[in-house]
Amino acid sequence: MDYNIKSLDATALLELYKNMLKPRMIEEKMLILLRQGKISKWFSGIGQEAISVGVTMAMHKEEYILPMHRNLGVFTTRKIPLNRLFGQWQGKASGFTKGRDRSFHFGTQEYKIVGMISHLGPQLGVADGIALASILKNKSQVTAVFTGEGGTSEGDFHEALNVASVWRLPVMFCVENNGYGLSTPTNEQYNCKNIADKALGYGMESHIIDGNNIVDVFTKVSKITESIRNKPRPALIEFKTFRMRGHEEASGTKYVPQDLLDGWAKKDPVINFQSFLKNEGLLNEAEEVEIKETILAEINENLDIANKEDIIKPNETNELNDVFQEFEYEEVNVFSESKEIRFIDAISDGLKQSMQKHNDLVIMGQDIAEYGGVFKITDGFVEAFGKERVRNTPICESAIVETAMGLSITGIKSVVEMQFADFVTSGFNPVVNYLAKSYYRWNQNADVVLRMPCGGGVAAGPFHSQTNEAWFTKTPGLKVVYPAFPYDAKGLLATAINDPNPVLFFEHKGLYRSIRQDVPEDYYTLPFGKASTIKKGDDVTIIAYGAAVHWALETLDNNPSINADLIDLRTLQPLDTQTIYTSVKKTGKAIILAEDSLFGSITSDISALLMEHCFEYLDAPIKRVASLETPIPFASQLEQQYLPKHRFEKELKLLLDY
Ligand SMILES: Cc1ncc(C[n+]2csc(CCOP(=O)(O)OP(=O)(O)O)c2C)c(N)n1
Ligand SMILES: [Mg+2]
Repeated sequence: MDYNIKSLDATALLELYKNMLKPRMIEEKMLILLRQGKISKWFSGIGQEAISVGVTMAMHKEEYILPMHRNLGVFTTRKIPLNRLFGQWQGKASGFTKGRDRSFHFGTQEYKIVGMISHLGPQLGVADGIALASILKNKSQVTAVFTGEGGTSEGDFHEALNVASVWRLPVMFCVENNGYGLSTPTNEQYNCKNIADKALGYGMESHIIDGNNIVDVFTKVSKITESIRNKPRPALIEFKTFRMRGHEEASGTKYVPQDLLDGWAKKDPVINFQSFLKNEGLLNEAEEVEIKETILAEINENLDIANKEDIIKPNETNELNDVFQEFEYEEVNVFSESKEIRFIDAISDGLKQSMQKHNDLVIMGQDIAEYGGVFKITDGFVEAFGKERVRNTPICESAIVETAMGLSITGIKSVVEMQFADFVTSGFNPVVNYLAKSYYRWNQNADVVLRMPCGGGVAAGPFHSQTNEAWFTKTPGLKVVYPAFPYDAKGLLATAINDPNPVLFFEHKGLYRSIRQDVPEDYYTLPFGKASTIKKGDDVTIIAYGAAVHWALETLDNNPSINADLIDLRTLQPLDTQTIYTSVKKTGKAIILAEDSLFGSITSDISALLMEHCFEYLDAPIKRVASLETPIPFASQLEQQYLPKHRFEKELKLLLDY
């Protein structure tokens, strides 16, 4: 192997060597522990250490690195105390996830490392967000993110590279091409010569680096990082290397041809560099032994600390308390003039005032800048706040949700507009797996609001009419808001943005221009988890949210003899169970009306909760009225049949007569 050491002095070269040796020796120890059944799973990076180490050493320590499952060298080179790493792998409290996630699935702000989620691809977009923050804060920093060649087949790779290029974000996309993705060889993974060649299609520069040559990795990446810091832009770097062990230890390498393994064994990054240093007279046998003894002592001492540490005692309260970051709701309600405005204006005003209040709040979405968004909610925002904060995005829901996560990691709030709530499916993975679980996993909040223009009654068919809140109320870690009135929409949006947790904010399109109300002109907030009882009566409790509240109101207006409590839930997560129970205990009858199709909708959970908490007060079975068990159809007459509005009055009367 050719080592072009140029300006590197002996100290620097020895540092590179020691930094590679440490993860190698930790791994050798891990393999023993694995055989003894003391750790459960191990993804080996043996043979790939030069990449982790070289890249990490080329980065400044305040710059973020987003490593993968084979990048132990990133963690050790950033000098995370080994007992904490061992603690992490054993699920101990000294680790980084309180036993909640395994192996390298963690991040740490202290060491500026953001670990992967199992799904591989999402972190590429998260790197975009961190890099965007570097631009917005004028920091001249690079972000490095890793993926295997297998991960490059995921859509997230395409989306993240495209966004980074369009926005000229200072990200180094580091692909470790190690020949296999689990058992899949590269020729079954992609059909081009070099992954680096893909950069051309994104309008991005690329580099191919021998990933087994530590000097090459370090010097070339150092040059790239320095250049990116001076002139922010993304780069795709393909490191050619090889995975010397199985995908994970239990799965072996039977499917890997022996001659490949033998050929690459000759290129071992640690052994080759060691002989080079010895040949150059930079390392002698005694020093070599001493270095190894020092590392081994460090490993053993720290393993001992981790082994002696008690396991975490399960405590339900601790678990439940860590699903959301604590948020002290701050009531803001200065008396101000009110004006009758539409639902849509309330959202637009609320968003605008939050942009004024949080002067680094960023909003992102398709066509939201000059065009003002398809519903015109952000009309005039670019003029008021500039293009840096009001960002048109390519069509890439995943990458944008991931970018929002990255911004949050750097302390920047963001609001993402889904053009239609239906399209959140294209960004579903990062919403339910990244935003929702991040705080629970490693105490990193996702300070993101997703605006979700949703709902039917507008003859827009199966892909522009869904009300998909139940996909999210089901997922711990997400808050779900669903206002029915302009006043609530404005105040709740302000709170959603103040709340440091991920919030899905549903805006029913049918209400946008049809519902008007007097709304204070100034900024104000409203609390989550407080339903509003908008009509009072003793005969029955009607529970609804969103457009269904208006259907219930219309039904009650047409039937003045019915005395009902009408509860508008306003937020679904948190859910104001107290208001529901108090009312049902009073009336003895409950009917839940929702626009969602019936099975698995939140009506089912409310019904179950009522059975569990109010059974002895009930005078009739709980009734749920919701949409048909079909997708939502386009033609108006079919849509009306699908929606529950016209079935509600009859069901309500049947319940009252029970
Ligand atoms: C979305 C998703 N699909 C499949 C997997 C299972 N899986 C985990 S790692 C892996 C192979 C990844 O290959 P590559 O990106 O080349 O990384 P390497 O393991 O070679 O370092 C697979 C298939 C996963 N974790 N997530
Ligand atoms: Mg691979």
